[in-house]
Amino acid sequence: MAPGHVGRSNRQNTGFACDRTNWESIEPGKSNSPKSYKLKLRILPRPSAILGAMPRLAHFRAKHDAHAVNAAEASAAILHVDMDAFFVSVELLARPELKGKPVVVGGQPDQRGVVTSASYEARRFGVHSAMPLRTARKLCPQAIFLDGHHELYGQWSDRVAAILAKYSPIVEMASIDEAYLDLAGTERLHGPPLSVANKLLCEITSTTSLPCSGGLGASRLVAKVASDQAKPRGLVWVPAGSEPAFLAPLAARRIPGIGKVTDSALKAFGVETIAQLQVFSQERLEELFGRWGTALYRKARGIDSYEFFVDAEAKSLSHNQTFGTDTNDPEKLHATLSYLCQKVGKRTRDAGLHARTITLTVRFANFDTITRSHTLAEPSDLDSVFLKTVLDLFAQAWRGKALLRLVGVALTGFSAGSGQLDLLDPGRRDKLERLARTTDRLRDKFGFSKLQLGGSLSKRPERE
Ligand code: TTP
Ligand code: MG
Ligand code: MG
Repeated sequence: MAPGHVGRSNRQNTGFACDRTNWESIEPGKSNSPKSYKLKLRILPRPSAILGAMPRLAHFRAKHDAHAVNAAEASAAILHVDMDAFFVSVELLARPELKGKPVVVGGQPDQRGVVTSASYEARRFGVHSAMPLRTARKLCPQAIFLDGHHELYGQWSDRVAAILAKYSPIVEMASIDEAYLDLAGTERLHGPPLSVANKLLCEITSTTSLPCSGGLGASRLVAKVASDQAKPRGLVWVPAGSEPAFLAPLAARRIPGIGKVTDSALKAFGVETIAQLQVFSQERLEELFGRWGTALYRKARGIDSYEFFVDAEAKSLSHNQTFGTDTNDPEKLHATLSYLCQKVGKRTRDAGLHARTITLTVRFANFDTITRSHTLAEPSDLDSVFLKTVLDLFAQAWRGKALLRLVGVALTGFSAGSGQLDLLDPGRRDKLERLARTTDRLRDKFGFSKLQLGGSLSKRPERE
């Protein structure tokens, strides 16, 4: 992605970053139309050379065909959306008089619980999530403490997910209030990624009255850090090539995956900021941290291909699809499940892992949600194995009539090394392994959605 998305005449890589768009808050009941807002552009240091700063595929294509570079840039447009103070914001829908006040969700301050969400006004007093409620009261005695309503948060999360689904066929809800959208290939339909991001955030706020922020970048890592920087009510765009400059001034801890332990290990080497981490060679980081050092080297530059591997302790990997319109079309549902299995399968293989337990999630139009799991006799990393299980589970969970708003596939029970293959006959095993390797290579090169297999192609899941 390059400034070309703002205007073709800007195509040279000058490295603009759109910072803090700060669209106005929309008062519930006052107006339902998205308001326009200003883009504040921050100029980042110019990358040393245009080609050197491009992702590898763009670099390769640039030598041949300028038009193809646009496609390559577009193919790396990831938007991370995260709702601002989500639980608090949902509570404020019913109690608008608390707007602008320090509000804490999690329970009453004399209870033993912790803060789940704090309004930005409460954060000024040092209150934050996971802090004991009693500590929050000490820091901010005037704060208003509210109990949580989890079912409600789930419903609002689904409403936001349904809006996101209108903008991209590939939406991964990473948690109750955040999602990654792959905007690759949506340009013809919706326009350049930056304006899609803008429209999308405005639509969320105008439709739900819930504030949110976004980060747009060429990798998930950069998009996530960018949305964090944008908060509250902001949008930060990091053009391809400016990732190291964007990350440099931030604390090392801002990198997803760097927790307390790594942070204090880095501090012991005098590393507080990402700029200081960027000084270390890959070899040195590997000497100090082993395989994690390789990941740190890449993360400091905004590259996230090892993201899942190093975060494998997360223990679960899932992809969901919220349909733009609720559906009971069996072909579409099967195609979507096939697609989701391919997504989780690829990430499992990228991480060098095998999964043992497969969980299907089915959410009905009325938000009722059921999950069904199956544990394999031997772990596997093959899409076809996951799909067979998922379709069996789906046949139990859905009787073919009810409208569905979401389906999801999750894997758990990971182990390294080989698994299920031993149960297959050697010819079929080789064929499946070769197929998986080839499709993974092509997808690494051209983007996941450029290559569709079998069921997900012929039956058209909810995508382009
Ligand atoms: P976050 O997106 O991490 O936090 P947030 O939305 O409250 O604030 P921000 O503007 O910084 O994004 O988490 C989303 C919701 O998940 C949050 O509103 C409450 C819940 N949550 C917990 O229950 N416990 C936690 O420790 C955290 C971090 C979040
Ligand atoms: Mg949030
Ligand atoms: Mg979040």
